[in-house]
Amino acid sequence: MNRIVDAALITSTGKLEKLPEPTLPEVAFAGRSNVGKSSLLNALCNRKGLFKVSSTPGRTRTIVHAEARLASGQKLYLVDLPGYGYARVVREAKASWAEFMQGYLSTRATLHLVVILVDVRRGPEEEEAQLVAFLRERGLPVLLAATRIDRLPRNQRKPALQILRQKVGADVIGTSATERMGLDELLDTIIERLHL
Ligand SMILES: Nc1nc2c(ncn2[C@@H]2O[C@H](COP(=O)(O)OP(=O)(O)OP(=O)(O)O)[C@@H](O)[C@H]2O)c(=O)[nH]1
Ligand SMILES: [Mg+2]
Repeated sequence: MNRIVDAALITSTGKLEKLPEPTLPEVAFAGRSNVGKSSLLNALCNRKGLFKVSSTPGRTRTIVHAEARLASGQKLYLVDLPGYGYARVVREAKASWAEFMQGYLSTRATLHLVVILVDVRRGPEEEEAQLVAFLRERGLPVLLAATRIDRLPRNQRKPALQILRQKVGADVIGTSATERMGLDELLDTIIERLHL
């Protein structure tokens, strides 16, 4: 089975020119602030504090690159993107955030997949629809991670994933970072999509 055996932070930056050289295939994790991006990345890497998890939403303003090594020896970059949709961020900051993110998403040559996290109880909203449309336009594959699946009663999980799949028109994997659910399936799918 595929597993991440080692992971290390490489950069955390708010500037496109400071990103690491595009030498490894990479997958980026995007989603609303506080949806659980950093938590999911830590769970995938089996590392508690590698990516900073915060109870204050909207803290991460940088793009964080971690280098991960698979049991096969293959390496890839896992990328934690700044969260969007945090109401208290002033308009000016929102504009520069959008520019930074669009710059990254549209120019990063080695970016092969974007995992969009959606709280399974909240479902996709305007921001997710816009992001999916933007990525499709650019020709970047999208995968949905329906997070906090642990918070849904067992019998509601499958139907919720099905609705999400239909709404967005992309593959959906139910995940829980805290209960460690869906992690193997998510990693297997990432590896498959990155042709690793
Ligand atoms: N129950 C449950 N809680 C989760 C899960 N994933 C994350 N959380 C909690 O959600 C909160 C936010 O998690 P983060 O990983 O910091 O969220 P983020 O998307 O990185 O947030 P920003 O960096 O602000 O964009 C933390 O308190 C986590 O413990 C999950 O799968 N289930
Ligand atoms: Mg975060």
